Amino acid sequence: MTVTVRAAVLTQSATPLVIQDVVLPDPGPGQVRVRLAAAGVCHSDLSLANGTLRQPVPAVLGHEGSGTVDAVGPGVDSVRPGDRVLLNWAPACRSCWFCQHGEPHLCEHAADGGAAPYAELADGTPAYPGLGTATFAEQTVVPANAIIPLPADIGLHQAAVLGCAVLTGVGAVLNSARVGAGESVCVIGLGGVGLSVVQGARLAGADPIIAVDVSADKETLARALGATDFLVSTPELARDVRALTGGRGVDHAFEVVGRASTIRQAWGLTRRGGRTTVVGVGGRDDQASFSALELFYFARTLTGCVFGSCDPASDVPRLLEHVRAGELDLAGLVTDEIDLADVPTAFERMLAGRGGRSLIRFDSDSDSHS
Ligand code: PAD
Ligand code: ZN
Repeated sequence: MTVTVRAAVLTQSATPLVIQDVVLPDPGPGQVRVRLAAAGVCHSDLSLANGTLRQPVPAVLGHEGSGTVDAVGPGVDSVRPGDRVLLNWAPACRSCWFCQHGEPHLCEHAADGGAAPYAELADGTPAYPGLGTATFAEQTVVPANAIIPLPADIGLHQAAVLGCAVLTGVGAVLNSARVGAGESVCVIGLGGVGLSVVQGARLAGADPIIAVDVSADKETLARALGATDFLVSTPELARDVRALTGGRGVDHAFEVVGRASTIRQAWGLTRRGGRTTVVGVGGRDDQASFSALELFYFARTLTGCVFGSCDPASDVPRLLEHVRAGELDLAGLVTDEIDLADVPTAFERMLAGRGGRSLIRFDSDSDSHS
């Protein structure tokens, strides 16, 4: 039996999402249908919607979500209806070269789920799942390897932000850059992902943790989540960062905006021999260039970062230990609880540099403070 659910649908690139019904099939072999409790709005959704990143249409966007299993298809024994779960937008196949070599975040098949339709619009048009998970809908259907079980003691709604912002941001610090205690960190861009980088730096024992944004609005949030210093990005940024780091620049700079200009800026804030980690995802035409001389002279490492180099199967349980210990704040990342219809407003807030994560709540009457 199919189910009809409310969803936010991208019908054409660079047009507003439209709330409409989507018809989901029963989960097929190896698939699971999940009833969403909450879904976070990530800048990658905005980039998929506005054409910065490619997205076949029509599509149900959204790739950060938590919920309960509604039904399982034949052959699924890892979860049962009623189980509390987190969705994983980069599920690893466990058999390709990357998976076999300890890099499941680079799995060759991680994006397969988003490449084929998973549901239909009310008129029968096939619809694609954004990043394979399609969490901007009351329910979704995903492969069983895109499901991470959640323990009973973790609030189901707040857990949603683990699915992208926290795994990516904290993972960027602990797994990708491997920041050490006492090392200096600068984070450029303080949305849900950048604020998670700040929290990751706090977990690593970094000092100082310099948070940078174009929006002065972000200071309170950044300091609450671990920043020791906050700077509004101005042409004097490099001078201000050097003043806080013995004139050298930081050991680790994180770019969490997704632009060539901020990548260059993060590079310029990094000390000689330090590491610049690019977490932001930008467009293919936005070129950053580096002179042959400076690559030699500064001896820095510039590296991309996919999904915080995470394996959610092992990283989620580890992050939940930090949540239990009060060292990682999931609820603190969420500044706006919204309805599905308010995703366009959440996109506007992002562009204006306001707030942290916006979280869609699908069942606002139950489990209310979790
Ligand atoms: P967001 O829009 O919530 O936050 C971006 C922040 O950057 C905002 O606070 C802006 O004010 C700020 N900003 C904008 N321009 C500048 C500037 N020139 N200098 C300083 N700050 C600026 O986004 P988000 O936190 O959801 O996502 C951030 C990026 O991370 C985005 O590019 C997204 O696509 C990417 C991402 N990467 C991965 C990955 O696997 N690498 C995963 C998830 C998201
Ligand atoms: Zn994301």
